[in-house]
Amino acid sequence: MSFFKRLKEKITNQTDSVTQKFKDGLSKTRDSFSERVNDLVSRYRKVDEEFFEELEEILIGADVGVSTVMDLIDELKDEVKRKNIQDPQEVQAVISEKLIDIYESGEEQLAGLNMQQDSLTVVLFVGVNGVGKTTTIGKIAHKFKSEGKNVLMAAGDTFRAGAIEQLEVWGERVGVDVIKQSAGSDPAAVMYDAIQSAKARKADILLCDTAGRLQNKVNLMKELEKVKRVIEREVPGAPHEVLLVLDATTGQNALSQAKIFSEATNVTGIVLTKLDGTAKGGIVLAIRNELNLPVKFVGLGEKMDDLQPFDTEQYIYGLFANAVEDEVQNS
Ligand SMILES: Nc1nc2c(ncn2[C@@H]2O[C@H](COP(=O)(O)OP(=O)(O)O)[C@@H](O)[C@H]2O)c(=O)[nH]1
Ligand SMILES: [Mg+2]
Repeated sequence: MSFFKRLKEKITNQTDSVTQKFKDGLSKTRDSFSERVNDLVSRYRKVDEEFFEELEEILIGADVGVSTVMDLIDELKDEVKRKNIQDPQEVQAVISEKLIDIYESGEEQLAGLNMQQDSLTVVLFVGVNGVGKTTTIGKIAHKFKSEGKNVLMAAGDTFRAGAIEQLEVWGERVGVDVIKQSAGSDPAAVMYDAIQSAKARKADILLCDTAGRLQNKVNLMKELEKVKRVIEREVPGAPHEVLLVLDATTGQNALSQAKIFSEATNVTGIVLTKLDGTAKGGIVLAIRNELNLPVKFVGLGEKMDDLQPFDTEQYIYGLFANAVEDEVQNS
């Protein structure tokens, strides 16, 4: 069976609404990327060096990342030779297959959170201002709440005006309590309070918001360290996840943010927001390949249920849906 048909079968086994969310959220990327790939494969009669050069440009244009693209092109060339592929149309399926391989290579846990079975799980969210930390926490609180978990949120962004209230609005919306102190107070003290409350209420999961001013890098990193120290001291083994939130619309800049944060703190995974707002959704692959960090969740819109656990196959389907459907229908 062809790769596209297998892909279609795999995603068909999952909930339709998930496929739809990925498809909708990736529509901008798909429109620009697919259009260019389609145009490429229809202009070329054979798969030659020039074909690969153009393909390289298209992939880099979609923010897949230069070194990832280089790896990919090398593997594509090998595969094309090995399978003796002459028809450029056939290369699309090979690209999508290789993209999945690239993403899934490596051993660490790619999806889901490191949840503790019978004790409190603490998740710390870090990232610069405006990337979507607070929104993501609200969405994740909603997700766990609807799974029947006892959820609590900590308003650790005490720096920015309105940040505490913003989290409270989410709390009301999703029916989850927020532990807070007044604006300007020490975020580490907020975390201490939040952990005591979480223990007293036997919460399953505590979601910790933080401030994100990058212009004051040294202070921010010191503050994060202090917050982390308090969490570590109060809950052995915590934080169980440190999720770095990145805004997909900032492109390669997101990668440099990731490097800065990774140096300062032990980031365990990425939440990539606003994929719906960019035509360069290839950034997922660059993050995975160049930072070696898994993308745990993707933001596909502003609504409560627009945050989805990242799924490689849904993502690749979201990028190649037109080509996949063409092939499935024409056979
Ligand atoms: N379209 C879209 N907007 C998002 C997404 N995630 C967050 N946002 C928006 O990004 C803006 C900043 O989010 P916020 O949570 O305040 O960022 P923070 O400063 O990191 O806490 C808000 O207007 C959010 O609604 C997403 O996945 N898609
Ligand atoms: Mg915020």
